[in-house]
Order: sequence, then structure tokens, then C-alpha cells
Amino acid sequence: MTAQTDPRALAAEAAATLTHRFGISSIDLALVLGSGWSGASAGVGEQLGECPLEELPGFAKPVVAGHGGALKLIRTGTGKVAALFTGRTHFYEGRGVAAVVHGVRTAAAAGASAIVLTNGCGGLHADWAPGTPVLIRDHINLTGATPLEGATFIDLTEAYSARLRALAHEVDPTLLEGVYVQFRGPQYETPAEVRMAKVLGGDLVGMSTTLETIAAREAGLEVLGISLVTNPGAGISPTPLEHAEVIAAGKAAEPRLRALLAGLLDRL
Ligand code: 8IG
Repeated sequence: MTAQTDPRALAAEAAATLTHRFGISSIDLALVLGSGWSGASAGVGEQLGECPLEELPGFAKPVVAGHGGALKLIRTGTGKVAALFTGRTHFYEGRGVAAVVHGVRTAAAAGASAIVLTNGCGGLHADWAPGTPVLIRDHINLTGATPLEGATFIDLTEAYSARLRALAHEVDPTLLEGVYVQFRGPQYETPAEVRMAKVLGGDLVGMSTTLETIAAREAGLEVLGISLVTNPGAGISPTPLEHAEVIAAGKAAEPRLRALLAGLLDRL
């Protein structure tokens, strides 16, 4: 297989381009910023450099406007080098699951040992207000897809590292934990689908993260998943949601999210 067809070779190529471009030998950590998280990441760490993602092999321009696609390199308070992906490819874009996990595989190929996956999602509990961050304890992958091929029997008993969740609790002891349910999207759920997700044991519904976590575990990365509840899942709230309220809640959560990210980067 060539790098054109072998996703791991393509990730190795992207990692080599990244390290060469920034003049570093490797990275230590990676962070993927989901909806509602980019404002929170501003000013976290010392920025070493930035490049548009599409300048690295295998990355394409994101289709969702406002889901910015850049890679920022930062140095943490403890001197570690972290790659921040300011956008991601979603499964619903139809570019295939290898494209969805290309950033994760690139981070692993560049030497990262841990990855923080963040997202914006719907909440399944009426008292989880928009703007509430929730640590992902486990997931349910309802996409019917996987980044793995063949007899790749990856253990997912502790897909989301208990060690990293404990570090997050150190930073913010009031953090909630929950089970994230990934739907394919791009449509939001029906109220019946939201009830189903809850019956199945879910606390959060979204359209990302689980496929990336599977690829990260295959690559041996420790995973920390953090969701930002930006809206109640369909049918959870008796009143239709005002988009402006969601934006305002996200904005109000920014200081808490920034403190969480900064505290994590000093401990990871
Ligand atoms: I932001 O309610 C956001 N992303 N599936 N459902 C799903 N994805 C989401 C939602 C939601 N809110």
C-alpha cells in the first residue's frame, strides 16, 4: 500500500511534515477542539507556531463554516509540546472514517502519548444546563462504523483513561462524568432517538469523538474526552431552544473551560 491508500503511512507523512515544518523532533500531547471550545483555548500555553491543516498531507478544508481547520503548536507550563487541532472532520461529511481519525493518527505518529478530545453535544438530563462541561467516562458508538480493519480486537474496557479523568477532577472537582452516544448525524436526533440513547445508558448525544477514541486506543494513546453540553437533546426541554441562549451559555462557560484546559496542560 502507498501513502495514498494506507492511512497509517499517510499519518506518518503528515507527522513528518509537521515536525519538519516546526523544527521539532516530536510532540507530547494533542488536543482536538470541538464546537464551543476554540474561545476557551485562546491564550492557553505559549504558542510556538500555527499552520492551516490542509497544508499537511491527508487533511482537507473543513466543510462546516466556523469549524476552523488549523494546527497550533503550543508549549505547556511544564515544557511539553502540544498540537492543538482547531477543527475536525466529522463522519457525516462523507469523507470516510479514515479521514475522521487522520488527526489522531498524525498525533500518534508525531509521538503524542495522550490526546484530549473535546466536543459540543446535547445533554440528556434536564438539569445539565447549556454550558456544563462533562468528562466522558465511556461511549456508545451508534455510527455502525469503525476506523479499524480486519481482526483488530482493541480492548475498550477503559477507553477513556481513569488516570486522566482523575487529573481533570483535580483541576475542577465539580466536573460531572457521563456516557457519550455518537449518532452519525448530520441531522439532530428525534425525541424518540434521544429517549433511546437514555435507555441505553447515555448521558450525552453528539456526532464525533467515539471513532477518534477507537483509533487513539489502537495507536496506544491515552484518551481524555470532555463534552460541553450546548443544548438539551431533542424533547428533553419542554421549550424549543433559542440558539442565542446556546451561544450565550457557551460564552459564559469560557472562563471555566479555559481554566480546565490550562490546568490539564500543566498536569498531562
Ligand atoms: I452542539 O443535540 C450539538 N451537537 N447528535 N445532538 C447531536 N449532536 C449535537 C447536539 C445534539 N448538539
